[in-house]
Amino acid sequence: MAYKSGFFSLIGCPNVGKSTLINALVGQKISIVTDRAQTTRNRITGVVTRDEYQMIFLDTPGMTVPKNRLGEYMQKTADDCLMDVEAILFLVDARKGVMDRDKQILSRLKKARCPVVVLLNKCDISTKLQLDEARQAVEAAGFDNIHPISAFTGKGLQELEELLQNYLVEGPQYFPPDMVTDQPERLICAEMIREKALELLKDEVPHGIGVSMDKMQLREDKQLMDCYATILCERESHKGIIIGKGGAMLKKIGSEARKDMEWLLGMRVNLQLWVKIKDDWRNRQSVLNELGYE
Ligand SMILES: Nc1nc2c(ncn2[C@@H]2O[C@H](COP(=O)(O)OP(=O)(O)OP(=O)(O)O)[C@@H](O)[C@H]2O)c(=O)[nH]1
Ligand SMILES: [Mg+2]
Repeated sequence: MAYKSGFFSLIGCPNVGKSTLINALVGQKISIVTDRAQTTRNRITGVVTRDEYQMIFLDTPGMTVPKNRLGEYMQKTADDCLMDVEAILFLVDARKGVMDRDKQILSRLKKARCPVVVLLNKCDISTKLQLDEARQAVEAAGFDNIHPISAFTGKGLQELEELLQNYLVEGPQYFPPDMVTDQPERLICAEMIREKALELLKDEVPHGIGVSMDKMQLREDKQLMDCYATILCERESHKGIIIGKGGAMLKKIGSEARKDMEWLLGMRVNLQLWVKIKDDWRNRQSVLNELGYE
C-alpha cells in the first residue's frame, strides 16, 4: 500500500490545551505550556511518523484580538494554518464551555474548505453535564464531528489518531522518521526560558518578555553545552522584577530552564542569562525578526 501523509492545524482560543495536545501526540515536549493565555507565539510543527503514515501537526497561537505587532503576527500565524491542511482540529475547553470567542471562530471555520474535527479537551476535569453542553453548543454551530479528549491524561488520543488516518492522502514522508519537530534546538531552548519566566513572574511582566538564544557552544570534551541567552523586557521596573532581589529570580528562571534544556539536549548545560530593556520591542519589526517572529 502507498505511503500516506497529511497536515493538521490545531486551532482554538488561548489556553484550551493546543500545545499540550501537540506534545502528547508526538510524545515529546516541543511546544511550551503554561496556565496563562497566549503562551504560544509561533507556529510549531510536530511530526508523528509510523510505518504506514506520517501526520504533521501545526500548533498555533490562541486566537484573540491583537494588541500590538507581535499580536498581529501571532494572529496571522494562526490564520495561515487554516489553509492547505487535510483537516482543522478545533479545540474547546470543555470545562469552560463554548464561549462567544469559540462561536466566532466556529462561524469562520464554516467557510473552511477542509474538514473540521472538534475536540472537547480537558474532559478529565469536566463533568458529564459540561461535556454535553459543550457538544450541544458545537452542534448548534453546525458541526457534528465532535470528540472528547484529555491532552493531559491522554484519554481519547489513540482514537483520535485512528480517526485522523481517514484524512491522510497518498504522499511522501515530509520529515525523516526520527524528527519530531522542525523547530531548531536553539529556539526550543529559548522557549523553555520564556516558559519559566511565564510561570514564575506575575501579572503583565511575562507577556512583555522575549528571549533570544545568542549562542550555544559545545565544549571541547563534548560533555557540556555553554548557552548564552538574553531576556528582553520593555521597562526598567520590569527588569528589576525579572532579576529579583540579589538576582534571585533570574537565577531561579535559569536553573529551571536549564533542567529542561539538559533533558532536551541530553547533556549538561551551563546557562548564562542577561536581561535587557528594549523599549516597545513588541512593535519593533527588527526585534521581532531577531527573535524568530518573522
Ligand atoms: N486538566 C487538564 N488540563 C489541561 C489539559 N490540556 C491542557 N491543560 C492545561 O491547560 C493549560 C493551557 O495549556 P496550553 O497547552 O498551554 O494551552 P494552549 O491552547 O496552547 O494556549 P496558548 O498557547 O496560550 O494559546 C495548561 O495549564 C495545561 O496544563 C487537559 O486535557 N486536562
Ligand atoms: Mg500554546
